[in-house]
Amino acid sequence: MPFADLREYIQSLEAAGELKRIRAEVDWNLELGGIMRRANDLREPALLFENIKGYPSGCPVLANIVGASKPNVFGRVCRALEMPPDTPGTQIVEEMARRFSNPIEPVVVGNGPCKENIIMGADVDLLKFPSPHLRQLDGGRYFGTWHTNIIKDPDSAWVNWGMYRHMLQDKTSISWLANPGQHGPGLYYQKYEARGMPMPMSVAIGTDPVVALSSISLVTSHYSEAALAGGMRGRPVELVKCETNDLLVPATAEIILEGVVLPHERKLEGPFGEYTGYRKSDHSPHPVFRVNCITHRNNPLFPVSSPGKPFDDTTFVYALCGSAALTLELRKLGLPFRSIYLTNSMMAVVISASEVYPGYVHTLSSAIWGTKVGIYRPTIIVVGEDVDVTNSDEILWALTTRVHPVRDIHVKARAPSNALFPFISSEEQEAFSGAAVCYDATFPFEWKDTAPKVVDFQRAFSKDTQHLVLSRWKEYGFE
Ligand SMILES: Cc1cc2nc3c(=O)[nH]c(=O)nc-3n(C[C@H](O)[C@H](O)[C@H](O)COP(=O)(O)O)c2cc1C
Ligand SMILES: [Mn+2]
Repeated sequence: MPFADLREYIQSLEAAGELKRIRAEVDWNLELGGIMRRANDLREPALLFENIKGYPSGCPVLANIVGASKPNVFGRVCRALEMPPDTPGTQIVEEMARRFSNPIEPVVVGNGPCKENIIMGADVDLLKFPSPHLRQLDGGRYFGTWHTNIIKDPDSAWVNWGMYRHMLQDKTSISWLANPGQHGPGLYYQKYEARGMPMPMSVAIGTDPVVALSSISLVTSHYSEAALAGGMRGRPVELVKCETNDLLVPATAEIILEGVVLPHERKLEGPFGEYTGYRKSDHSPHPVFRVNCITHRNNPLFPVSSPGKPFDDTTFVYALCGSAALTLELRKLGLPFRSIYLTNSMMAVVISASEVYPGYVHTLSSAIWGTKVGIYRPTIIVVGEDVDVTNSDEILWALTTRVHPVRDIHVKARAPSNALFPFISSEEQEAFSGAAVCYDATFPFEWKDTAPKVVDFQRAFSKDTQHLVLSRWKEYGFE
């Protein structure tokens, strides 16, 4: 049975020993962020902070929700997706891609727990929620680090779900990191603001985990992330209408913010630690979300993520979601390959494929850069089918043994860039312009019969010898 809400997911984590309750009083100002990061580095369970300094009880903060688990780093993601917790990364990507291609439309319900409290007008006060200031390097308290931004295309029925970070400004406003190549920001810049129209937006915080996963899934435009979430959980997501706009939001969410983004209004956003592993953006002007209504459940859970040097608590889930979306797109194009993984920095696509004709690597890389996932992936590494794309050691081995420095590095100038790329200059950052590269870590098609042979247990020994060694393994004294 899919999780009805975040609370059921937490119960299942606790039952599996994957949740730690922290009852000691913890300060939202840096202490919580420090605990989170260290627990992440040690691959500790998800954290439920039950006692936040300066906040009444019943204001818990949930952290490291889908962070790295033990022994399988992907274990908690598997639990969110109701898969066996020992599923390897490449299999998770395949299963997610399968679910992505079987979307289930959401259903609209008349009411839901997210309406247990309705706060409007002068009573709206974002400071009543324990949003943390995570790190000294950050520009302030972050209200949105694990949520769903809901925005409608004014010209069609398409409603986009994305996750774009929100920095707290004051009681009623939060700024919004809006990169123009993303769907929600694209609708704002290219449609609402261009026409001088205020843009209604709702933000759902604390949802059934697959709702958050669908919001970071990088699927193509005009594809409903709400239906994708339904496909991922095997049942429709229940949506309920907002109080002050016509947007539909997940009915079991912990907190809903309703409001508008006005054209041409900007406030300073950031800096903030990022998925690349750096704090690149200094504070820069970004659109502002003015909140005019908050609805929330009783004792709402406040979910938090803390991006930073990989791995952080969302590294694996973001990489898996993007890998699944890209797998789906390339399969639709009929391009043969074995598997894809987006690397933990999310800066590269690693794809394992055999050259089906000379120059196939160019077909593959052009196709990847032509997808939503590919826009902000400046590095593509094509490895042979023998390489496990989730294994950094194997990728580095292929890169350093198969890439001819003159023949196999293909550079693109003036490629799209987002403001967070660590290697771009400040001029490029301002212009959202950068560069991209494809490393061909496969041996040339023409070398089909003469390419160097891999020497490992599977390939350097006959089946007979392998069988002999395996069948006598215990006899030799091994476990
Ligand atoms: C924790 C977390 C925070 C994110 N914050 C942002 C952000 O501030 N701005 C942004 O453009 N993308 C951000 N992303 C990535 C987007 O959510 C992701 O690319 C998603 O596909 C966007 O939805 P869209 O494809 O419909 O635009 C974040 C991802 C995660 C996991
Ligand atoms: Mn989208």
